[in-house]
Amino acid sequence: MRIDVVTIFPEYFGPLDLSLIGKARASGLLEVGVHDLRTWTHDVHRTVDDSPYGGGPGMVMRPEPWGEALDALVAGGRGEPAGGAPGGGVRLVVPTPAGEVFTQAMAHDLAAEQRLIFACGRYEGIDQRVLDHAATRMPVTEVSLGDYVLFGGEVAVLVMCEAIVRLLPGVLGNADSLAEESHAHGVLESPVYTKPPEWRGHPVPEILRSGDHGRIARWRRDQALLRTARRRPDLLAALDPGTLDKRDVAL
Ligand code: 6GU
Repeated sequence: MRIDVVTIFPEYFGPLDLSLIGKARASGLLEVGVHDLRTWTHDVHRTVDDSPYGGGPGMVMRPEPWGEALDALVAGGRGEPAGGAPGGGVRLVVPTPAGEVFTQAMAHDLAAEQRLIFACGRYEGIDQRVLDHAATRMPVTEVSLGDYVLFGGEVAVLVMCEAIVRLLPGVLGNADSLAEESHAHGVLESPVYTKPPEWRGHPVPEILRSGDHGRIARWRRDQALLRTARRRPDLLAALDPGTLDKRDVAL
């Protein structure tokens, strides 16, 4: 997979050199390009914003630099690898609190793409014509992390990159950790414990040390369902009844 990010704050993306994302890049599973939007301005002040038509607070990102940036990235300009035919296998993702909510299912969808371009807006957002024009050439998805407001899309892109990259084949050593994790089955994960068996007066639940794998699996399932009921009743309500057994229902 190749990911390009366009931003006025390239420094935000230092963490993409670290940890498992850094390893994925070093091993060639992932290519990342981070691009300063101001590269595509032509005035001395390198202006990227202006006041909104119709009035209102704040500033809006002007379309011209974004248009040139996307032209360059889609054509594979700026010395970066070409994406094939214009628009071929490229999807534009725009972080915005006005987007559809990012989920694990969306992370799986995005992880299946060959190329992603993230367009980080600041201020009140990007002129809508940038997205409307881009949508004539490639799929465009406006995505929100949830019901709160960030200064801009940069941190949201780091979050989405982490969720997407860990799904790429070969990035996680243990494929089991993908299958077992929270949200894989629509319920939250049960609590986890390691040594020592007692710590500051808190023992590890006896059943986990019993060696009875059947009872342990059942206990974990119970804990997962109880947690989900208390913390995320919305997830519990959305569970496919076909995935529930008698003991689940009794709980
Ligand atoms: Cl994706 N962007 C911004 N600016 N704020 C957000 C968000 C995204 N998701 C939640 N809040």
